[in-house]
Amino acid sequence: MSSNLQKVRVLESTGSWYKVLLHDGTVINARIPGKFRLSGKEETNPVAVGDWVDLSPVDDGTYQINTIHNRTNAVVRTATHGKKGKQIICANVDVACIVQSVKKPEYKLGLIDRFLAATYVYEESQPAIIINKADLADENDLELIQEWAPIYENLGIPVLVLSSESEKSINELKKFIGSKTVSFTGPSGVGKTTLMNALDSNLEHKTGEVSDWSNKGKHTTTFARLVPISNGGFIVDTPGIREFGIAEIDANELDLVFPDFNPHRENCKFYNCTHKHEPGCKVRDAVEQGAIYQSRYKSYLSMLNEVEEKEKRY
Ligand SMILES: Nc1nc2c(ncn2[C@@H]2O[C@H](COP(=O)(O)OP(=O)(O)OP(=O)(O)O)[C@@H](O)[C@H]2O)c(=O)[nH]1
Ligand SMILES: [Mg+2]
Ligand SMILES: [Zn+2]
Repeated sequence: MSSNLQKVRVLESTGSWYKVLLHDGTVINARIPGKFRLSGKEETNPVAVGDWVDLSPVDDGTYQINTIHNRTNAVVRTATHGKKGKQIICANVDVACIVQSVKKPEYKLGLIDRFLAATYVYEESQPAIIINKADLADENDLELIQEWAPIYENLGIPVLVLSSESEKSINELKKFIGSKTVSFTGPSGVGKTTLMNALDSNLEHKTGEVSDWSNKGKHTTTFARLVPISNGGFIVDTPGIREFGIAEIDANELDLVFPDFNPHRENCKFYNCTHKHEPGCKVRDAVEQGAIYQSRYKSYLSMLNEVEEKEKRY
């Protein structure tokens, strides 16, 4: 019995109770002792979805988490608008996907770039990009995706264009996930839960209608959870997000999270060039010549402004 309680995985966290998957496939509720809450870490949650933990039985017949195994990585959300603190969305993730949709709601490349910046900063999991609702795409939409997708693929970031309604897509996604732990993060209404349900007919998690007037979704998923799927992999389904804060990047580090700028920024006239307005800036030249994709530069500038604002404030 006791080995069944070692190195088991947290599926859900409801605040005071954690749902934990045992090796024999049963799911039990466990608590954490008070000392975990007071450990003084920056994180707002001591035990995260995806954590590997050891349990011990308590006298009253319940279980308690007594050890958290070291995390290999975590998907972290930093509070936006200058608020302090960060929340671990999920731990021990092999592939962190930013999920958006072709339409309803329409994807934003800026959100992809912010997500990627966050993954570089936290040395997280391997990132990947999913664009869902391919069934809603017309020829122009597909052409545009084909234009920008290689930029990310050249950085080693896979781009999957999928539809929850297509069997071919679901098989592609299954193959991509394999036995890995894959997280889905992205705006509300893009189909994260629908994709997950389509992977495994046993899963029937709640999905929402996208309201026609706003196309913004209704935040049907309200907490992150790790879901075991039939082929041995795990999906982390998370509630829709509006934006990613980038609080912990310094302004002079920002160009490091844009590896596509590297071959150009090394030749800028000034070693501390911000690529905003300095003369002799090779990054801006590259943007003009099309060697750096316009939207990547736009994302860079928008993040730089945010970081500079923050640095002024503290
Ligand atoms: N046309 C089309 N609609 C889809 C597709 N995938 C999901 N939808 C629809 O999009 C709506 C939102 O889907 P959800 O799976 O609830 O979206 P979500 O990303 O989980 O949203 P939150 O839980 O709020 O973050 C539902 O009405 C789905 O039926 C798709 O591939 N094509
Ligand atoms: Mg959902
Ligand atoms: Zn420059």
